[in-house]
Amino acid sequence: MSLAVPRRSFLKISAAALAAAGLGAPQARLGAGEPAAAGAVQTVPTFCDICFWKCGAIASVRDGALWKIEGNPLDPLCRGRLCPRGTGGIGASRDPDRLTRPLLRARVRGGEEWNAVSWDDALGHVAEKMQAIKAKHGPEAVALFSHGIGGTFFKHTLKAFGSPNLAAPSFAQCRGPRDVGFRLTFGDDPGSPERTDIANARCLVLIGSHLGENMHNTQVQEFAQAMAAGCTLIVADPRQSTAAAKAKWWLPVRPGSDTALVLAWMQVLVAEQLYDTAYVAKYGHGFAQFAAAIADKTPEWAGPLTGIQPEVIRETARAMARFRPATLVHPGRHSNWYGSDAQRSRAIALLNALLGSWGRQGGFYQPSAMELPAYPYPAYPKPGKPKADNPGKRHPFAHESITTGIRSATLTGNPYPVKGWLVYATNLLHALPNEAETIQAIQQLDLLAVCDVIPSETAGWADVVLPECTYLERHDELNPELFREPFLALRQPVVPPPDDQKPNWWIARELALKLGLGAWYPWSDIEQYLAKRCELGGYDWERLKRDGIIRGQPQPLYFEQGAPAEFATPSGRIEFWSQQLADKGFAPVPEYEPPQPNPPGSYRVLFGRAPMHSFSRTQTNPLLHEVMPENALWLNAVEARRLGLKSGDRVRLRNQDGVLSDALPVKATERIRPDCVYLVHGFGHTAKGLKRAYRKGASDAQILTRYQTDPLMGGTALGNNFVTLEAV
Ligand SMILES: Nc1nc2c(c(=O)[nH]1)N[C@H]1C(S)=C(S)[C@@H](COP(=O)(O)OP(=O)(O)OC[C@H]3O[C@@H](n4cnc5c(=O)[nH]c(N)nc54)[C@H](O)[C@@H]3O)O[C@H]1N2
Ligand SMILES: Nc1nc2c(c(=O)[nH]1)N[C@H]1C(S)=C(S)[C@@H](COP(=O)(O)OP(=O)(O)OC[C@H]3O[C@@H](n4cnc5c(=O)[nH]c(N)nc54)[C@H](O)[C@@H]3O)O[C@H]1N2
Ligand code: SF4
Ligand SMILES: [Mo]
Repeated sequence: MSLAVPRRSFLKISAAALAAAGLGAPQARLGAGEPAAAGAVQTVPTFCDICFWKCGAIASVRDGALWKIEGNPLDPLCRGRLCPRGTGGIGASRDPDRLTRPLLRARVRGGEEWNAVSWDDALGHVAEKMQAIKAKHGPEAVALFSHGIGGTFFKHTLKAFGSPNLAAPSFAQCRGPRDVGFRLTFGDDPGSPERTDIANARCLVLIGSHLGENMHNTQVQEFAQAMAAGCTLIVADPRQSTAAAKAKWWLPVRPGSDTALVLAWMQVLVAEQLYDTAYVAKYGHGFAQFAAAIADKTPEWAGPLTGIQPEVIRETARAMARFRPATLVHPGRHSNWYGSDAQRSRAIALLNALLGSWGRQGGFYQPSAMELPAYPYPAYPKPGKPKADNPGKRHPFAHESITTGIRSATLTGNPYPVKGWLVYATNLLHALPNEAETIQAIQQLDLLAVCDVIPSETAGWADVVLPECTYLERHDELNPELFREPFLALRQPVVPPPDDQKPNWWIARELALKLGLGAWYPWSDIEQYLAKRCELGGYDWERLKRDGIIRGQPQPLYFEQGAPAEFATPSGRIEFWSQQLADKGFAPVPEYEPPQPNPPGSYRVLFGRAPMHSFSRTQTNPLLHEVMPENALWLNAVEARRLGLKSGDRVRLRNQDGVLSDALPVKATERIRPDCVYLVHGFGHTAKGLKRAYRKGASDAQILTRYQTDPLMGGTALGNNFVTLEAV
């Protein structure tokens, strides 16, 4: 099996949106016009952090200054190629809006007025407040919000302090429902990076997942590879995404009706005996009850609910059956949509089970990782109270902490007060639903300390701002990735930080020392720590520094190759019918719950990604800003005409709660249903220090005030927000 992707087809998919906008990929722009190397060029292997995919990279320094960054050919994740964001990553280091030194709030919270202080004073203040909170409420009253590998040492410090309250938006605001739906079915989740064997899929079904705009590098490369090999593509999306534009079938499904579509697909597979009967008999549990439960979920039933013709539902189900088990129904990633999302994800898992794709080539492979023993630290103290995010296990299937649960505890004091927040590399005001609730919670705190690289909206509310150096200026924890083949990756500094920024490990360690937790930091320098971990795992530290990557022995990927067919469910089999769900009062086989209907005259707000930006974190990056300075509002062309709007006209969105967005240009297009509008997340920054991005485009986070909570796992769905448009 060759994994080489023709460079042309990767760019064809990754750069489609760039090309549509009349722009070249930054990859091409960055090198253009650069003089030939004048002086000494050094290269340093590391891994990217413009998103958390962690692609291996080789950074070049010319005459002491950062010059360019490219993919590390040794890295199995990126196979020598970064995505447009990764290529523009050096802009993060050059960003003139960067935080330069520690800051202490001067006046009111949220006033964005600061006094520059020393690191000793800044961390002294944080430690003093943490101790005061601990004395009054216990160590559990300090919570950590973090995202990405850089949070490792902050987590370590907080656990040593005695808090169990550590959370990331990547669960309850992102992949949580998907992971829970798959765990309930297969006993394991699709993972990150996903264990999807896209490269070998002969039929790929994307439900929302907008690969190509969603730029998770490996997946987009494999997608290009599958398409080049003639893969049949089926895309369900109310909007004709970049991927949908390449599909054999684009199903412009009514927003929020996907569970009905998936149930009908399964009904066809079962009724027409097209499913993998041998696989289901060998690995399945409760199939007869499942088949009975979906018997009436016919394409005729789903047609009016989804807006998709029953014949098309039948035809696409048969196409999936034709290529099984190499038919991959992608599990998606951002799966908090309409509030019953773990059940929708479970339906997607069951569809894959009928196709026999879990554990099979072209479906879901078995990932493996390098063994890396933990650093020998003393045991952490046992917290005196359970986690605050999910009192009474209200959401019984949440296997990670719920960020918004910690926010609720902060707001209500229930189950106990949370009085301190440490925030590392997450912009809570853009990432959590309902900004006003987050600000109210912040106002209840005795301490908000934010560690970021730029003065984000959340940093704007902080008492203490801790400026971190960018990923190009620091080490991080080692990455023993769980992937298609095992490998170990190192992030190491390419250039020194330009000002008084420090790496996360240093900040977390200094804080721990000030808290009297030195026992948990027996090492004083990160290289000492990393070298020790390599020694414990039997890896050559010098080689890792030189190459950035050490690869391990590939393991069997598929059941046929000897990958273990084990399912960590209560029955030890694939659960078509789930007793665990029934026991907790939930539907043992997914049922369709319709989304809230559009109030008359309004549009449902959909949102997603653009290839050249990550979340709310890259809009100030000078290189990425240049290729996409603001977002636009996709509006159906017929609706636009009806409203007297044309592409380029500027509008504001007013939502059902009266919240008005900043202005953004209309993109009038046939490529979206008339009942919804679409914008890219992460724009419309309101933090004054983000000078380049300030008030450019509109923020989806501002207008997504309503959310539904998934009863199974506490995820927050933003799909039931509606707007009218006001011309500017
Ligand atoms: N460039 C870039 N890439 C990224 C990221 C980034 O910030 N920038 N972020 C990464 C992260 S963390 C994540 S979670 C992923 C997110 O990427 P995905 O998991 O692919 O995102 P989704 O939110 O599932 O999908 C958004 C798509 O769903 C469609 N959609 C909206 N409502 C519905 C519906 O009811 N039914 C269906 N079928 N479709 C619907 C939208 O039109 C849009 O095309 O992207 C990852 N990749
Ligand atoms: N409205 C809305 N909400 C969403 C989403 C959406 O599409 N729309 N998507 C959801 C999804 S799928 C996810 S995964 C989450 C993502 O949520 P977050 O991970 O919170 O994403 P960002 O908003 O990009 O926040 C990242 C923050 O980290 C900072 N940062 C960047 N690099 C570094 C660094 O090296 N060190 C430090 N210390 N800080 C750094 C950035 O400046 C930024 O402030 O959001 C979720 N919430
Ligand atoms: S997918 Fe892109 S931004 Fe994310 S780590 Fe890889 S190269 Fe960097
Ligand atoms: Mo995400």
